[in-house]
Amino acid sequence: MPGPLSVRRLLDRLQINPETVLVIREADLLTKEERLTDDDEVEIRPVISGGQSRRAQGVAAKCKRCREPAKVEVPRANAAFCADCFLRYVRNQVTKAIDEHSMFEKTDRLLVCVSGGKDSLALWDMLLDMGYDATGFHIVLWTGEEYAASSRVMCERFAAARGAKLVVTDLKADEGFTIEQIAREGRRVPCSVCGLTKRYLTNYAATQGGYDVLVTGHNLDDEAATLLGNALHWQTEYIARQMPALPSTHERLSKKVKPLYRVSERETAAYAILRKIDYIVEECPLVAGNTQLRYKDALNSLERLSPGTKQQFLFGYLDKAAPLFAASDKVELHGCRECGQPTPGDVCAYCRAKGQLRAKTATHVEEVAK
Ligand code: Q46
Ligand code: ZN
Repeated sequence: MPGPLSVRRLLDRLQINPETVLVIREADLLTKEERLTDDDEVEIRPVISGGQSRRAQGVAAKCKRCREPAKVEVPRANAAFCADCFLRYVRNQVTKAIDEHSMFEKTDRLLVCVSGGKDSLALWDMLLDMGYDATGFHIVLWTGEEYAASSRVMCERFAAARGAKLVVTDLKADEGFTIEQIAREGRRVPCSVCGLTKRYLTNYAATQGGYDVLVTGHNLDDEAATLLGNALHWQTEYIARQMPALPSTHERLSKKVKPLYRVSERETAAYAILRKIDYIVEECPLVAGNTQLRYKDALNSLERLSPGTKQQFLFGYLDKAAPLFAASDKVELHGCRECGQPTPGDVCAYCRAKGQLRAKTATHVEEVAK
């Protein structure tokens, strides 16, 4: 008779890359060595957008720090941790990021961009816990009716439970369009308009609200995938700007920081689960057009065969190559002719996108009226 099935064997049989999921039994995280009985019901929760594939790696099932049974494996550090030591490990990575890049001080007012997903809520949780003055900022992007409503609710519930301040901007109500509408009307890839909209509105909210720093939940996987995409196309000016902390170079441009850049996506998900943070597990309905998924997938395949690849790639760039690209980032910013926000051109990309949408809507109205 075969013995009980281990989580590792289960994932193997299902051909799932352990790097891309967390296995949960009754709200408890399971390591790959944990055994399952016939009566066990487990949730295999995807934690990486688009992540899927084969085989597993073996990792010690005892906490590296205290030798108690481990709850979360961190193959890239050749380690596994119990819940408490894992939370401590993640917080240490974030503290290290904040200190090494002089991201902010306790006296600074932070505006934290929150989507309702695991990364941004885990980060907001950490910053509040560490005693920072951190206000949440959520944009209702309308990438889908249900998704928009659930994302907002997650942020509001989180804020209410912690007595934290949350600022919300509704794209449809405040700006008169939705990302879904742009996607439907075609021509532009939704993620590219969405990205530029988020950059514009978050910067606007931070500078108008008098916040010292704009904080985003980009994690190690996001940053490594972006770097790979930029390197494949040799977009040197984007590569130069891919730093964990970007200073303000214009009076209407906020300082921007990414305190999670040392923490992987799987680790932020584990953090959120262990801290019992309710986050939106579903992916954005428009995610299919996101090119970053391909790069994440490619990096995850490498990571499975060679744990630590993603951090080697990203940290290696920051340590050794970033100074070589710095010269590519010498753009002069001035106020957009229409909105006054900083741009290297005459009219900023956001105003141009809105102008195109207005023109398209006007043509549509004329056609309907004929
Ligand atoms: S929200 Fe926006 Fe993402 Fe949806 S439309 Fe694409 S960029 S996938 S992080
Ligand atoms: Zn503008």
